[in-house]
Amino acid sequence: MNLKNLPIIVADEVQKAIDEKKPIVALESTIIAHGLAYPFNVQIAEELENTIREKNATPATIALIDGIIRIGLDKKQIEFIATDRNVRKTSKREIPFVISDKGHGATTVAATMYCASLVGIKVFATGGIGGVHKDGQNTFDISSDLTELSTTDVAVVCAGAKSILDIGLTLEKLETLNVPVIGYQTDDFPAFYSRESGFGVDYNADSAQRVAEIMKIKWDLGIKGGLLIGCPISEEDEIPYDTMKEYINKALKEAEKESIRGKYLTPFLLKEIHNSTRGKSINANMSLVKNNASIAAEIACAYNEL
Ligand code: PSU
Ligand code: MN
Repeated sequence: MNLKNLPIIVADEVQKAIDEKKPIVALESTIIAHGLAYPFNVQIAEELENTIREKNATPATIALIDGIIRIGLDKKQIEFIATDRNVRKTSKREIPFVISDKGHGATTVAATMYCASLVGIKVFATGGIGGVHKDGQNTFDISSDLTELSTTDVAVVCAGAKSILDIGLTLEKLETLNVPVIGYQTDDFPAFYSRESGFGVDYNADSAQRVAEIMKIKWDLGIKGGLLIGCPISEEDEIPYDTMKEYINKALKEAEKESIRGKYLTPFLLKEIHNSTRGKSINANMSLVKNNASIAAEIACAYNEL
């Protein structure tokens, strides 16, 4: 696609990496605006970028500011996304509206994947993906992150999905959508705060090189869409599933009581959980995203060498 005349600005650092064909890792901004509270969100956004640079790749945090898609943010822009109350949660279908309003948008996994693909970025690190919500078979609340994974050629490195979701249904949906799900050095799909969800993955990759090889074969064959790589949180930062279950159930009940639906549900549940664990979950959250960023950088470097 010719990006000239489109409302897209690529940061100098990212453009340089594109021109020199260096590895790049995309980062989303919903996690900054609606996933973690200030000041942890600014701290984590900067730590993620540094983690990626230390691993010899270039970070590209993606957001919409003043109606322009920004591929790569500077410190001031990250601070803005982290604190401004007019920053809207923006999934792929909302991008045109935010641009038309000259507004600000924090991009979800789906929107970030799409924006990354516009400039040819192949690897993206996040915390947890959206998926099929509990009772999704009745409410149809299924994140468009899954749809995007089936169509856009970007590998998404995550810590699995939070158990605010129905992880079993999420994995079934990913199978239907032809999305390869890879456990990174694990046979079990991770559950964000916890290393295991109890649901197995079909493929366990033992190295970044192996993941890169699968990506290349898939795309060389013209098999469209992304790949999902699930990386378990470190043992020392893990919160056991049973501990989290109580907080998650409380959050789900609260959401039902307040009739929270649609795009507001995920941010509501995240906020409830962070409040009720009084920050206990924040340490885990920061640890796992950094781990994902580090693995994503290794994958981007390995893919670049093929
Ligand atoms: N899950 C998390 N943390 C998050 C999100 C999901 O554990 O921050 C964010 C991501 O940006 C994801 C979005 O793409 O929420 C999914 O929202 P929805 O369920 O409305 O599709
Ligand atoms: Mn939803």
